[in-house]
Amino acid sequence: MKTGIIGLPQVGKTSLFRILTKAHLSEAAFSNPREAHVGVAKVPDDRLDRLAALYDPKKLTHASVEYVDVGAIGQEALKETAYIGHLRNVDALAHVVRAFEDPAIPHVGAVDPLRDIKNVEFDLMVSDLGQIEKRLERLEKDLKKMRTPELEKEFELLKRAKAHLETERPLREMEITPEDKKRLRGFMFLSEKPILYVLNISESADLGNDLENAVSKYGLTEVASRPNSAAAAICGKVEAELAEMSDEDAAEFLSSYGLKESGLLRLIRTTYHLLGLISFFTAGEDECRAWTIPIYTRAVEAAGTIHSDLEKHFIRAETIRWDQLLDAGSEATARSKGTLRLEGKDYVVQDGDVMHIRHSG
Ligand SMILES: Nc1nc2c(ncn2[C@@H]2O[C@H](COP(=O)(O)OP(=O)(O)OP(=O)(O)O)[C@@H](O)[C@H]2O)c(=O)[nH]1
Ligand SMILES: [Mg+2]
Repeated sequence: MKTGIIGLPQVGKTSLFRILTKAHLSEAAFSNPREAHVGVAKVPDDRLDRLAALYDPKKLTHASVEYVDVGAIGQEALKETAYIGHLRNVDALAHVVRAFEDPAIPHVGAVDPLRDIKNVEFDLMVSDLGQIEKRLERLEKDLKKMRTPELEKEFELLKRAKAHLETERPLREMEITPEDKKRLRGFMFLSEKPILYVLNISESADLGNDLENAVSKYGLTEVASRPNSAAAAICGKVEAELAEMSDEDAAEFLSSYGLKESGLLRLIRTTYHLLGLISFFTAGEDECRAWTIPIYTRAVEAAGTIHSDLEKHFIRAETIRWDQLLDAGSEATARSKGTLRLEGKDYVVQDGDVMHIRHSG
């Protein structure tokens, strides 16, 4: 799962990328705005940590989200093949929006998150529209030579998408059947990707409250409530300082700002939910691990994310909710209490299930 970090120039994209992925980029990489950086962020999960406390495993593996810092967005950048290639390939977008005041860092006019969001959204839509128009021209020619139902369906769908974009609404807000969604998949349209608006706010004495109120203060409540959209606030400056600290110092530092947890943790979790992802766990003395699956995944497919052989030779999944397992204190007790269940192939895995896959061969 990949998330692309986008935004106008100098809003804090690379800073956010560095703190998310704890990447220590060279100064050269930092200063070359046209170079894409790729890094992985661990998805924090208190449930997994508590399971690990029970098993004391040799290895603890969190779920992860991949982030790509692609450089500043704009009509020009979106014409570059390499730039657009990176962006098309992501599953979701994190749009960093400047809300911090700092006369030393240039910005297009005054701080105005909603205006910036509209402008970037516009660029994404223009890029998609160009792609659609090209494809429609091609389809028109092909349809003259040969009419197939599939080509006709694609033609109709793209005309509808075009009309939708022309009303200045991104494709992520278009109502669409699962079948049509598949038809669009290959285009990897930018305005179709789920989006998280990340407000980068100024440091302040009452940061806890300021973070909480930022989305409404900057008028983002409405855009964040649209389909496949969400918003979160961070304070890049404070997060950058946190990233350099030990866990204990960080905790103390957070509480001095009236914060319970780092904004980054919330941000990573929000991305995860925006993408429609959940976690199930495997737990044992060797390893406790979180696995990432889309919601509504069946047990047999979940087994396949661990190993394809487990999917092929799947018999049953011993399943228990993470908190029930902690309550019982051991699998044996859970079994005798009846909270450990045996589930078949078609069981729909729930967020927080702990599973042990029984298999043949
Ligand atoms: N005051 C303040 N400055 C920030 C904050 N975040 C980033 N900056 C500064 O803004 C400048 C740009 O930060 P970057 O993270 O490189 O921004 P970017 O969006 O990657 O910039 P480009 O890739 O050049 O578009 C740097 O000098 C940062 O130190 C913030 O939260 N507050
Ligand atoms: Mg940058």
